[in-house]
This record gives sequence, structure tokens and C-alpha cells, in this order.
Amino acid sequence: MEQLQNLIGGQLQGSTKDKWLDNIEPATGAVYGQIPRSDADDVELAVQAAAKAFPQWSNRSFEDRSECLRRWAKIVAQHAGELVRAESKDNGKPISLAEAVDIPRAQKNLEFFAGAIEHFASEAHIPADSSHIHYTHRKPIGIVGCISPWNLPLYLFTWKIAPAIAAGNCVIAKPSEITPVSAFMLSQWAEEAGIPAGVFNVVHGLGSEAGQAIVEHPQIKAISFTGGTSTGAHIARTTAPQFKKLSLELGGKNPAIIFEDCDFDKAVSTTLRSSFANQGQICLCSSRILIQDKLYDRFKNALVEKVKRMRIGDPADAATKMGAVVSQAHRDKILSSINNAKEAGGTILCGGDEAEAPNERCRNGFFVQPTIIEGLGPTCEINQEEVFGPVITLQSFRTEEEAIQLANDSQYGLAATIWTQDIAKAHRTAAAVESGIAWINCWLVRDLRTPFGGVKSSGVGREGGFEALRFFTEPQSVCLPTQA
Ligand code: TXE
Repeated sequence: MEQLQNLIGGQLQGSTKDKWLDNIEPATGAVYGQIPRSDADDVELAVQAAAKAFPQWSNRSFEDRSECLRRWAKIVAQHAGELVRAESKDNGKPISLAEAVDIPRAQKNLEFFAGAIEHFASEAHIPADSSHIHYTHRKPIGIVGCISPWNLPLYLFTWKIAPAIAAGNCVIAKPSEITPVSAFMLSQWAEEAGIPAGVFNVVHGLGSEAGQAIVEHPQIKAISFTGGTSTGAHIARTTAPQFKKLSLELGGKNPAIIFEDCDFDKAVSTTLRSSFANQGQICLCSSRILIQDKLYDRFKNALVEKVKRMRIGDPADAATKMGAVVSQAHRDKILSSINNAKEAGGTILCGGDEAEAPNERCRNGFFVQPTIIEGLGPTCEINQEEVFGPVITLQSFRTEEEAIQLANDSQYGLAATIWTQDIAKAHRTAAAVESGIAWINCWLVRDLRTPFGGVKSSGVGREGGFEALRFFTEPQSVCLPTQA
């Protein structure tokens, strides 16, 4: 059974206390590996290694740093097949999805920030009399913490560590204990990529132990976190007295607003994808489908028919489009949300239960039927709480105003999709919806230069493009007289 290791100061090693956690394959329920159960002592070692590496790394030229990230990206590309299989096995996602999305995007993240740092410029301000130059010196922060979740493991891990390293910081990273393998693989190639010892440290373990130690450590000056809203709130509370810089990408309860003048076929097929991709375990997935009343029945019938035809498969099978959910606990949480919706009077149009295992190998795996629920109002738990699984609700609206009101009736504000062929209406709706991202007649189309993040309980701060490089640097305003 494979034992993963931490990467601390360039050394792959177990936890100082030699404690281990089981790693489970979601499709089979079987333990197939172990990860170090690290704690504050391991984080302390990583911080010491990072502190030692920082002076040199922060003084390396941006070309050098960029080159290291490019080499790392190439190594990821060379090992893409291995990474795809590992990601699918560790997370339960279909191998086809890991191949099309997760691993190419992880490679792209490394390449993108290798390029972004080459173009990251600062500002200078010169008064009318040219007596002074005020310029902004953006310095790396120092040691930063990157904590990532299990739904898009290497994709989100690299999305954080790449800008942090490119900007000249040293990183203490913690992947989710539920999906640790791809981050471990990446850590094995850091040296080959030319990343100096101590610049990139990976500490595996539980959120409440290793994660908490990262968040609390006084020498770690910034935390970039993606995960649940309640964990984000806890991190905000913990770090506030130390005034750490925080980027929090949290949950969502994303509306898909379907106007009667939409391109019907495209709206149905994309809503199917936006609702159930990765078993609904993407923070950007649509979970509240709001349909204009005149189109309600037609849209509902078309969507239900398509969902009934979806087949759950073994994630390792190349033909599978819908795999396992990430863990037993998460499956139980999803099923309990469905049950609460039933008890609240919701009608289950399809799904609503555990799914049968697709084959003998998967008989103890964690599978949930894609589920559509109607008949519940905006205040119901299922329309307020993030389920983060293959579960959506349908609600109808009459007017544009009502659509916006329903869309905004949520503590969350991450992403919205808007379906209409009237561009002016699309723009008005996008402007009125309280969300960090709005997709008009499309979903999950990303340009890595754009700001990414949410409003309200969906988080604080923006990632992506120069926003990420701004986050991982501290601006110093310097004033220089031009005359002696
Ligand atoms: O996430 P956690 P969980 C949502 C989704 C899901 C819920 C809970 O609704 O059902 O969150 O999922 C680390 N200090 N999302 O419990 O706990 C943890 O080890 C520092 C949305 O799995 O937030 C992991 O690395 N770190 C989401 C990371 O935080 C801590 C993606 C995320 O885990 C910590 C995942 C602590 N005290 C879940 N406690 C999205 N926005 O995409 C935990 N962690």
C-alpha cells in the first residue's frame, strides 16, 4: 500500500510523529494508501525550511522563477496519463473528466503564472511639477499558506501555489486529506523542475490539525483557501487578530436563470452539464434552476428526460460520464439533504436516492443518483444550503424582476448563468445578480486573466490573472525626489 510523504525543505518524509491516515478510493470504498497525519510540529519544520529559502528565492529574477514553473508544467504534461488515472481514482471523478479538464488545467495554471509574472508591472505616479516619483514596489509577502479542497484536487492546488511561487513567496501547501495523491506526485517533481528546497513545502493531514497549524502560524502571513463556507469563516476568525491577508473561495448556491426566449436546446444541454458535472461537486455548478413560467413544463420535461438517461459508471471506465461522490460522509450528507427536501414537501422528479453500483468492483463505492426536485420555495433548506452533489431544484418565475429576486435570495453569490437571446436583458440581469461571476448563454468558460471569486458568503478576494499576483505581493509606496 502506497504511503505518501510530506515535502519539507526538499525532503520527502513522513510526519514527525509517524502517524498516518487512510486514503480511500470513492468508487470502491477500499483503503488504498496512507498519508502522513501531520500536525503543528510538521508545519513548524516547513516554516523553518521556507524561512531559510525565502531570501534567495525572493531575490531570484522573474525569468528564473518563470522557468522553474515552465519546467514543472512540462513534467506534468509528460506524466499526464498517470496523473489522470490517479486523480480519477482518488476523487471518484470520471477518467474522461480528469483527462479533459483537471490535468490539462493544472498544467495550464503552472504555465499561465510562469507567463503572468513576466508581464506583472507596477505603477508610478508623477505630480505635475515632476518634483517626485511615487512608485509602487510589489514585494513577495514571505511565507504563505495554500489550502485546497478535494473537488478539483490538482487544478485548485496549482491555481494557488503557482502565483504564490511566481511572485517570489515560499509556500506551505496542504491538499485535502480526502484527495492527496496528485499534490504528492507534483511534490516529487519539484526538485527536477528546479524549485529550490524550502520554496514549496507540502504538509499532508487533517484540516483541524495540519490545516489549523498553517492558519495559526505567526510566520505565515497570507492564506489562500478554497473550501466550505463554515471552514472559511473559522479561518477568518482565527487569522483576524494576526491581520493575515486572506483569499477565501467558498461555497455557492448558483442560480441558472432560464428566460422563455432562450436558445432552448443549448440551455437544456448546458444546464445538464452545469448541474451534474463532476457529480455536482464544483463550486460553480448550478443548483437552483429558475425557469420562466411559460417555459417551465417544457424545460422541466426535457431536462428530466435527459437526466433519467444519465448512467452512473465506474470512474475508471473511459466511457463513464458520471462517477462516484468523494466519500461516504459526503454521500450521506447529500442523501440527508435530499431527505430533508422530501420531508419539506418537495417532489422528486428523478433520482432521490443512492445509486446502484455500476459493477462488482464498485459494490462498496459511494454513488448518488442525479436528482431533480421541484415544489419548494426559496426559503427551504435545499434552496439555501449548498449540497455540493448531483442535486438541483426547479423554481418558476414570471418576470425579470422576480427572476433577479429569486436569484439573489441566497447567502451565497458565486456564479450565475443567464439564458436569453435578448442581449440587453442578459446584461441587465447579469448586472443585477449578486455574484462574482455571470455566464450568459454558456457555463464554465474561463479566461485565466479574469478575476475569479464570489460575493456574500461565497468568499472574499479574487483569484486569477494579476489579481492573484497582487494578492501574493505586498505593495509598498515609495516616494523619490527627482532633485537633490
Ligand atoms: O471542506 P473543508 P469539506 C463545501 C461543500 C462541502 C463542504 C464541506 O459544500 O460539502 O464545503 O466540505 C481544510 N484550518 N466545499 O468538509 O473542510 C481541509 O483539510 C485549515 C466547497 O471537505 O472546507 C481541506 O484541505 N484548513 C468547496 C480544505 O480545508 C482546514 C470545495 C477544504 O475542506 C480546516 C470543497 C481548518 N480548521 C467543499 N478545516 C469549493 N468552494 O469549491 C478544514 N481545512
